[in-house]
Amino acid sequence: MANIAGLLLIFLASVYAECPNGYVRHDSSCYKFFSSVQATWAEALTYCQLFESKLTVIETAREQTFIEGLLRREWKSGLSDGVWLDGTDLLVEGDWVWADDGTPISAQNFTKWFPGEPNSLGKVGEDCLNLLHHESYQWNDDDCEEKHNFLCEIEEESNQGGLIIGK
Ligand SMILES: [Ca+2]
Ligand SMILES: [Ca+2]
Ligand SMILES: [Ca+2]
Repeated sequence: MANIAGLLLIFLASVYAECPNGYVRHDSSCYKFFSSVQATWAEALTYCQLFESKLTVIETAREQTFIEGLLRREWKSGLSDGVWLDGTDLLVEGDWVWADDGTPISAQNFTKWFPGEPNSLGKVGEDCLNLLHHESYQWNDDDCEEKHNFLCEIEEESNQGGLIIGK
């Protein structure tokens, strides 16, 4: 029995040891909150790519809850109030999508807009999605040129041994 337990540990370690240094695992993703860099939305997108990740896409309430906890733990004074995610309506005003693959951000999928958001305030409007620290990490649209901290995600391939549809 001890041997089987040992083998199981080695197996689990090999499955779960895949997050790069500095990233935190949750379910099938690895996350890194860049608290030392503030960037425009487009810059943040590039930063994540440099570190072989993407701006975070929140698909479920479970993922949102995990991220709220992560940001609360890592928060410190001096950070921007917003944390950039991958969502945007830059292409068509009012049509929110995850930039990564164009999945609509709509009532059919998970959303957590702060009441009254998205409101596209100001002359240039607001076309990029962030989490508001002072509003319990509910969602806001913000001016994409504002500089904020950001959260990157590495999504594990979910197609291991499975069917890949449409690719
Ligand atoms: Ca995700
Ligand atoms: Ca907008
Ligand atoms: Ca807004």
